[in-house]
Formats: sequence, structure tokens, C-alpha cells
Amino acid sequence: MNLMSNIYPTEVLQKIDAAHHLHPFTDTRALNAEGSRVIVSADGVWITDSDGNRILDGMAGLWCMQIGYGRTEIAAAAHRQMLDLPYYNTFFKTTHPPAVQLSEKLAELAPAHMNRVFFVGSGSEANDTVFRMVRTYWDLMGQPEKKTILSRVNAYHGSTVAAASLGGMTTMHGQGDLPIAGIRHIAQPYWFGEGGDMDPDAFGVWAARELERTIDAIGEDKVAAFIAEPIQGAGGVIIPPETYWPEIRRILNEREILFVADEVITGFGRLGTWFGSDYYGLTSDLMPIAKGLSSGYLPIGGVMVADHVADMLVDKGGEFFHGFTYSGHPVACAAALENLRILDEENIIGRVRDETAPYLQRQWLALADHPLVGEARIVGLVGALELVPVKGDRSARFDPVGRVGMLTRDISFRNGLVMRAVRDTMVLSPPLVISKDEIDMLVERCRKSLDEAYADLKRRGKIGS
Ligand code: PXG
Repeated sequence: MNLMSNIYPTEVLQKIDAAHHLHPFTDTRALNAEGSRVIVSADGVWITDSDGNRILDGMAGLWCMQIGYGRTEIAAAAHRQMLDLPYYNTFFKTTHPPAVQLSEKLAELAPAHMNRVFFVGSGSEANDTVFRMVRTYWDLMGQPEKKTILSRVNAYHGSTVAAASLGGMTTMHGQGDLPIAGIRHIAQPYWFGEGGDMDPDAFGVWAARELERTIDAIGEDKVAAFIAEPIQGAGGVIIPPETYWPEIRRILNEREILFVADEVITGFGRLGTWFGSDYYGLTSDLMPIAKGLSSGYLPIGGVMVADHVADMLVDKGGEFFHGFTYSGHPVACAAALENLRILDEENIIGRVRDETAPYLQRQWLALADHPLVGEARIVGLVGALELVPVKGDRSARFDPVGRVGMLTRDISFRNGLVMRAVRDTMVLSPPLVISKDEIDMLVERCRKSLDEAYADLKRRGKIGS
């Protein structure tokens, strides 16, 4: 092996990176002034940087590393597949065994009414596929005027043009004149930030009824679909009040629109169930998946399609003019299959549900007693802490928004724990294989980081009395 990390010291790598590498979602100028952290290896839930620091990865990479780093079985499966057939497309009346097997396995794991999958390379491609499939479906149903897709403020559905438009991130919309036409964003079920004087249950119903009000305002005959993450991840781990999904279910049952459950983060065990839809009892028509499908070992995603939609597309649709060079890439499919085998045979998701999620939950919710924390919330192995300047006052915000989150994130990194900050909300999504000992370490490092951030703010007169 002749990796650069074995040859060059950190500063040299950082310098080359600064000169040639444009990072995603990054202020490159600010990053280059600081220098990137160089990650060179990883094992289990631990990543190692080029200076030899071992850091607990509380974000599972980018919400994707379900089975933990360093599983040689995946490397072996990819290696075997590369030797047999490193690439072939699935366009021209061809297929190959890994794509066949993975589609069968996904049909087995997905809810019973979903038996077909369209393969793509990422979650963003999955949602661009959703956008075209939804409209094509209504065209085939003889209702081409049903075009508007409803989504939510602060949703994240990806970075391509349609996916970013479906998403509800205003900062993203500001770059490139998005959203594209035909998409409307309704309220998110974010009680802590936007619940006002309502209690969580009342707010959950109110936010859900935004869907109903918007369908009625636009006209049901013009609305094609509603897309939503079971729990908004990148938006700050927005766990809806308990009343939200039941009320959405009622509305969807009464209206003839498609429901798209974006399972890119909540799929493959994050909530202690195979899919977030299983956790919340949701029945969707289309289900974008990615991330945990391969535990990030190789890029792959898909759209699971409900039988009634697939039948329409297949029986009446003729050719669907859509697809990617890497749709069903054989090596990515082989890695995904091995990942699903490991998740399944090692009962990793059952262990999350019965052992590690309840164990983490107890300790995570106890962080709510910290003077910097306004709310702690968690479902399965995905959680958030709301950092606040005034405990007990949900309307108080740090000024400027986001700086305290960033400060706490940097401190946490130095303390050997990756947490992410979304504005001033700390988010957590560790690998599903995290052990109880590692959870103890995670929470201890988290609390230490909160203490240090709090002390720093206090010293500078930014918080408290
Ligand atoms: N849907 C959801 C729900 C996602 O979280 C995508 C679609 C897009 O997937 P791809 O594979 O195209 O990235 C995502 C991705 C963050 C962050 O900062 C989150 C994602 C991606 C990048 C950064 O939390 N989620």
C-alpha cells in the first residue's frame, strides 16, 4: 500500500487539500485557514486521524455506517465481485446476479406491499427518481394535472436540483434559484423550535393538518404527492410529537395522493426497526433508500416502489426514460448484499431495539439536566440536544445562531467524539454496532464537551448570570 497518508505528514496533506479539493457543504476559505482533519483509518465505531488520534464516531460517518468500520467480509465480497464482473450496466436488456439478488433481498425486507426497486447511486438520485416517477404515475393514471409535490420546511432530500428543491433548506434554495416549479413546503413538526404556546400533542396535530389545509388550498386534483422523512435528520433530528404521524396517516387515507417516505437515514435499523416506516406504522407508495443500505462501504441507493405504482409504470408506462450509469452497480450491490446479510444474521437491529437504544436513551435524556441543554430527544440510535442560552425558555436563541453549536462541535471533536451541530442543535447518530461501554464513553465525552462549552460561554459573559 502506498497511500499518501503513509508518505506525507498532516500539514502537507492539508496544503494539497486546500489547493485542489473543493469540499461539500463547506466554506472553503474558512476551512483552508484552519486545515482539514485528515482521517486515515477506522475500526468498529472508531476513526483515526493522521496524527494518530482515535475518535468515537457519533455520526456513523454521515448517518450511514450501520455495521461499523473494518468489516473484512464486505471487502472480500467487493473483491470477489470485482474479479467476476467489476462493471456492467442494467440498461440494455441485461442484468447481473448481484442486482438480481439485492432486489430480491430488498423486496423481502421492505414492507409487504413493496416488491420492486429502482437502483441509483445515492439518496439524491433516489429523490430525483421519485420526482419523475410520481409525475409519470399520475400522467399514466390520466391525471396529468396532479403535479404539485408537497414537502416540509427544513427537510433534507439531497443536493441535486430536484432533491434540493424537494428539500426545505432555504440556504440551499438561495443558490441556483431553487426550488424548481411545482413544489410546496409546509410546516415541520418541530415542537421545540416552533411550537409556540401549544403543547407537543396539540402542535403535532396542527403541523399535520398543514398538509390537509395545503391540499385543500391547492386542490386535491393538483397534488401529486407528499414527501417526508419519518424523522428529519439533517434538519436537526426533528422527532415529531406522538400525534403527528397518526394524524398524517388519517389525512393520507382520506386523500388520493402518493406518500413518499424518505428512508435514507431512517432505513436499515436507525430506529431499531428495518425502516422508520415500520417504527411509525407508515404505509408509503415510494421509499427512497441509500446510506445504511451499504453502510456507506460503497455508494448505492434505490427507490422501493409499491406494487400498485410499479404495476402502473410497468404495465402502462412503456419505457421509463431515466437511469444512471451506476444503477445497480454490481460491486456496490455485492457490498450492499453482504451488509444486509450482516445486519440480518447478527441481529444488529434487534440488539439496537432491545439493548443499546434503551441503554443510550436513559443516559441521553439525562443530559437534559445540563445548564446548556434545553431539550434532549432520541429514538433508536438517533438523537439531539437543543443548546439554549436560557434554560426553560424555548423562544430564546443564541446570537448569532449556530456559533455555540459549532463551538461545542469543535470541543467535542477535541474530546474524541464526533457530534454534528445543526444550528445550535447537537445531533447524534452512532454506528448501530456501538457497545454499552462505548455508549458510556460517548455520553461521558458529550457531557464533558457541554461542560467546557458552558464554561467558555460563561467566561465570555455569553450565557447565564
Ligand atoms: N434523503 C435524506 C433523508 C438524507 O438525509 C439524502 C436524501 C441524500 O442522500 P445523498 O446520498 O445524495 O447524500 C440524505 C443525505 C448532513 C448531511 O449534514 C446529511 C445528508 C447528506 C449530507 C450531509 O447531515 N443526508
